[in-house]
Amino acid sequence: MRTTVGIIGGGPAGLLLARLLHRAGVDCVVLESRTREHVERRQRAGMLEQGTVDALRAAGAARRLDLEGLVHHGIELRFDRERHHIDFPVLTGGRTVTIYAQTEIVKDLVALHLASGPPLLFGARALAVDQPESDAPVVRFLHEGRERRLVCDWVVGCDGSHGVARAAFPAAAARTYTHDFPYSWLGILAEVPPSCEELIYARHERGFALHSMRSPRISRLYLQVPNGTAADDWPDERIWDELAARFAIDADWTLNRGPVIAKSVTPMRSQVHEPMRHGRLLLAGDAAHIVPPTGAKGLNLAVSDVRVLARAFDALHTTGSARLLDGYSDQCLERVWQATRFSYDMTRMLHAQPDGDAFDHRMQLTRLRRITASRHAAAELAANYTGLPLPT
Ligand code: RFL
Ligand code: PHB
Repeated sequence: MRTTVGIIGGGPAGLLLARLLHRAGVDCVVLESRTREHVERRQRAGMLEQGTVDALRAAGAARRLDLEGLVHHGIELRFDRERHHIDFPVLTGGRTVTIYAQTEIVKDLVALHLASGPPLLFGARALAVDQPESDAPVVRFLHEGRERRLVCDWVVGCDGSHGVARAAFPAAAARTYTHDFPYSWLGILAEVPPSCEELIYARHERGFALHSMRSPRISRLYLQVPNGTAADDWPDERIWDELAARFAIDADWTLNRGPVIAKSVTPMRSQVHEPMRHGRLLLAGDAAHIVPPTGAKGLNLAVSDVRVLARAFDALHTTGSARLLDGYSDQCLERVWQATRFSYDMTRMLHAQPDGDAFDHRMQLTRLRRITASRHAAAELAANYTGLPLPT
């Protein structure tokens, strides 16, 4: 097989890149190791920045998002049994965010693809990228029990945090920065209307809690738990009791409870792999960087990488200029590091530190008090949360 751009990974990054390339007339092939059912069911992100919504619209993939996405005008911060509203449009000059599940984005992109897209192979597991420095890098992959080769002009690794593309970078040409946080998130999906109109980020001595949602009938909630926690250690009643304790405020408010339909534990990690390009191999999305979900940045960063990359391939295709591709890594990393910092700060401000002392605890509260007391501090949070401007 031969193609211009070989894309490893059919998550949001790989699927959106393929869609944008297809629209720009650049041919590509997507290799996805899992089945269609698996990628469409993987529970993950829910909060989309305006730039992400715009990118999906530009790709012609926002019909359902425009009908079903829930536009949010802010978030709520809870601490010390108080609630505080952070008003995004007021603080950012009109920006909002949209709640629409990653599962639905993936379903929408897969459907478009299968109807009128470039080849998308499920059950095709990339084994390695050979000769990334040459003009014809090769992806070796397993499909239907056979090893095959995809010869490309360019290869893009959109294969997530456990992918193989990164391994093709020689050790001397790359550096990975990692920070592991000493806690995880236990996430549930529940068949119950959300108990709030906005997302609630709660800081409590017992640990962090987040109330999010998927639709007017489905809630998504998270609890900080120690690393190594097994989801089965938490029967549903215990989860609801713990959530209710962490969201408790002095005002009248109740947490709606309902059947738990999914439950999983996610460790919290920051990681940045530099640079994002080696020869003719480029990385995008979680393959290049991971952030803890407290800032809701992972999917949004994946989409902004892909926007920059699609534009660069378009320029190469129409004008022959590789200038944008040459600047790809530096351009993306600027934004990646800002999102990494924001996600780190949000995580540290809102989670109970297992080894924290009384001083750390007061510092967290003092940071939160500053945000709720100062328009300037709140505006800084709102600007980062709704998304810093895309690289030009
Ligand atoms: P993905 O989604 O991991 O997709 C990678 C794809 O590559 C495939 N693959 C391979 N294919 C072929 N050959 C191989 N050797 C392969 N190895 C892997 C995989 O099967 C998969 O289909 O990466 P991508 O596309 O970069 O997308 C990134 C996002 O999925 C991720 O950043 C977000 O989910 C992070 N995230 C959030 N991001 C947000 O922007 N807003 C949020 O509200 C938000 N909440 C979250 C999150 C992530 C979470 N978890 C579970 C990590 C909440 C949680 C709990
Ligand atoms: C989600 O809806 O899954 C979600 C929302 C905001 C976050 C993390 C996860 O910060």
